[in-house]
Amino acid sequence: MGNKVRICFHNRCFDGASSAAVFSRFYRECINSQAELHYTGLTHRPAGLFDEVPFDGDENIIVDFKYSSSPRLTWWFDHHQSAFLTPEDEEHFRRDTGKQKFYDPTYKSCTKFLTTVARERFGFHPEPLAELIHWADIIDGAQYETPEVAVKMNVPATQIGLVIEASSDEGMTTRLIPHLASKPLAEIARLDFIADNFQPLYQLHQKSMEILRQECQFERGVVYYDLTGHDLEGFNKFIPYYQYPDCIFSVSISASPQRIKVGVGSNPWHDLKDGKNLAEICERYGGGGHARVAAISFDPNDLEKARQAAREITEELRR
Ligand SMILES: [Mn+2]
Repeated sequence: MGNKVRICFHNRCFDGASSAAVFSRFYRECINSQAELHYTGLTHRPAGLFDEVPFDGDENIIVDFKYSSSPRLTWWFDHHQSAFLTPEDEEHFRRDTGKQKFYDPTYKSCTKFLTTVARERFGFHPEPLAELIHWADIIDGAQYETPEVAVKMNVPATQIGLVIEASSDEGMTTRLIPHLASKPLAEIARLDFIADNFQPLYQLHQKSMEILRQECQFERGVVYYDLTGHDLEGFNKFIPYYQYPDCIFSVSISASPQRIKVGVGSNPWHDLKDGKNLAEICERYGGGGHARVAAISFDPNDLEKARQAAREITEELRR
C-alpha cells in the first residue's frame, strides 16, 4: 500500500479541524510514519453529498461528518445525531467488519471520541494534544464555563474558532490543521494567517453585539430581536445570554437573500425546570432542531409570516 492519505473533515468547524489534526498525529504515530497527509473540507448539501469527494488516497478518512458507503473509505469517526444519509448507509456501517469505522452520538465532540478510540484500541498517546482536545469538546458541546468565555474572544481557542467558522479564505483550514496537530493554541493564534483573518472578523463580531444590544426587547425571561433591518444573518448565538444573563430563552428573526430565519434558543447556563421543547415548538411552523435550540426558515418574501411566528413563539415562551 502507498503512503497517500486523504483526510476529509467537517469544514468551518473547530471540532472538524481538531478531529483532522488528532487523526493526523494518531495515524503517523500508530499506523504509518511515512504517510503523506492531504486534507479536504466537507460541507452539508441536500443531495449528492459525496459527488465531489476525492477518495484518491491509498487510505481515505472521514472525521466529524456523515458516513459514506464507498468501498474506498477506510476510516470513519462521527458523533452527529444524523450521521447516515439513508437507512442503507446505516445498514452498510453495521455490517462493516474492518474495525476502523466508529460512531457514538453520546460524545459532545468527534475530537474527544476519536481520541478515546485511538487511545483504547490502538495505543495512541494523546497527551501532547490535551489542550486542543479539551477546547474542541467545550466549543462543539457549548460547554463554556461562562457566557464571557463564549463571547469575548479573548482566549486563543475561541479566536481560532472564530477564524475557522467565519473566514472566507477557503484554503485556510487545510493550512491550519498541521499547526493544530503540533503547536500550543496560543502560538497558533499568533500566526500571521490566523491573526490577519481574526481582526476583521472580530470587528464584525463587535458590530453584531452593538446591533443586538440596540434591537433587543427583554421581557419576562425572553429576549426578542428583529434583525431584518440589518445585514446580519450570522451572529454568535451566545450574545443574548452574555448581555442578559437572566434571560432563559432568545428568539431572533434575521434575513439573508436566501431566506428569513427565526432562531429560538435557550440559555445554556440555566437549568430548565419546565420541559419546553423548542424543536417541537418550531416544528409547528415547519422548522425543527434540538430540544434546547431550534429554528424555522421562511421564504425571503414571507417576512410578515416570519414575524408573526416569532411573536407568537415569544409570547408562548414568556407565559
Ligand atoms: Mn463535531
